[in-house]
Amino acid sequence: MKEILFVGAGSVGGYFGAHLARHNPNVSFLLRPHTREAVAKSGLTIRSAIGESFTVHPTVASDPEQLPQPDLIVLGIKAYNLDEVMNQIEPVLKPDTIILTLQNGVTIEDTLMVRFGRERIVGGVAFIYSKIAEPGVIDHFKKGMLTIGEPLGMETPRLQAILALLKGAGIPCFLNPDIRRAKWEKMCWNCVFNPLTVLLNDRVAKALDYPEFQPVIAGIVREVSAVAMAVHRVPLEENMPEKVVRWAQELRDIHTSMYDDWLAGRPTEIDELNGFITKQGKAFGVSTPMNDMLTAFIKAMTISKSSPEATIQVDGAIMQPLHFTRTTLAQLPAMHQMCELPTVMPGMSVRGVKFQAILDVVTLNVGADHVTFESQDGKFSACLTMKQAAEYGILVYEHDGVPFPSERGGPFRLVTPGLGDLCANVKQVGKIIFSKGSISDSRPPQACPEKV
Ligand SMILES: Nc1nc2c(c(=O)[nH]1)N[C@H]1C(S)=C(S)[C@@H](COP(=O)(O)O)O[C@H]1N2
Ligand SMILES: [Mo]
Repeated sequence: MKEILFVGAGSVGGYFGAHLARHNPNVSFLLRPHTREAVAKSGLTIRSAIGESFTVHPTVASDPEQLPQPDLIVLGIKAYNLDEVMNQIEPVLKPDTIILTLQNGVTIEDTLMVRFGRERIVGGVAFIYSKIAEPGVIDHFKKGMLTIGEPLGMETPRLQAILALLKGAGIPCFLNPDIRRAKWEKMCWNCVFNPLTVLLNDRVAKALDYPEFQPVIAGIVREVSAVAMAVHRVPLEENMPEKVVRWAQELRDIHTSMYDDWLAGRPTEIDELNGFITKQGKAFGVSTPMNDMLTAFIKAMTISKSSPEATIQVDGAIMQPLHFTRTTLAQLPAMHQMCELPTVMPGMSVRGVKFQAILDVVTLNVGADHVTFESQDGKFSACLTMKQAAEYGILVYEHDGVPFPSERGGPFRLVTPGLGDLCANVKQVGKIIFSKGSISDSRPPQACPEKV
């Protein structure tokens, strides 16, 4: 096992990779351009609060073809990058290249086995608390141990070889004959403390010190255990909740990687942790209400800002600005929903909602009497009286179950059948602005070639 390739130099892979590289000239790193530049220039630095601090200068590249063909690949990347990485490493695999995974998530090994074959994969669980300080610089705070194991539990020569390699680099490393179970046990911990630290905006200790959290922690762990057993045939111990709390006591004063990701505005691993439990529970009939709720909260807190779903902003002379999406428009009262608009959209089975439904939601300022519909690009606007808008306005938001196409003025188009002014049919509505008196209106003042 000569050539070793680490994929990623994050808080986990970077730490163990640097230790290995320090003792072994045949360690190279596959890195994203940003990190690659940093490591190529200044090396990979470990600043440890409890051990030695040092810098190594390993071979790095963003294209694996530029690195020695690996005998062992160590994946230390976040679970959500797995697809991309699998595509990258596939062309450089030798027939007997082994892949060791250190990521969170309990299906990584399975995914890799499906793609590259069962015999290539060795599982690992990392116990470490470290953070990326900046690209190429890892701050290490606590622990720094690995357990590794064959998926089927045997003690193979190659497992011994990896163990010797890691130990030779001074990394505490142990064999675990039940690496799948080890992954699930870590999963239990992660599913509790990753979301809780984010929701509490605090350290692990916060959740430990309020006795009200004990049944919450136990509930989350029991759901994870139920999925582990029902779906994966991995039996976890009855006292798993107590075990999780005990481990947490040692880590009282840390935040978690989800907390760090959330704070830094990075994507979190929610889909691989609680979101995974929720999804599997649903698919296999295991009820997971606590994980469902945690997933929803974390998603709303971390993803919604960059949500790709189109929105209409509602603003102006109202108490609170708000926004609507296709989903929320469709959930407005049924009495305001329109399924057929034959005169306006001939031949299209569109869905729209009367503007009255939005009026019913907003709290208008006293005296507000006009409303302006503005296109996303801000170039076109129609200012109607509140009465006109309430009487004629319909927001079209769907066609055949998908967003209303932009060629026809979607994702949101105002139509006003009966108003007698086709120019008031604002395409690509991005904003609805309430006002006292009229404001911007870019409708053509006179006749505009109207077609009916
Ligand atoms: N965003 C946007 N919406 C718009 C316009 C526009 O230029 N931009 N023109 C308006 C005018 S003047 C007319 S007549 C109708 C034309 O709609 P159609 O392209 O579907 O025939 O759209 C109205 N909505
Ligand atoms: Mo028009």
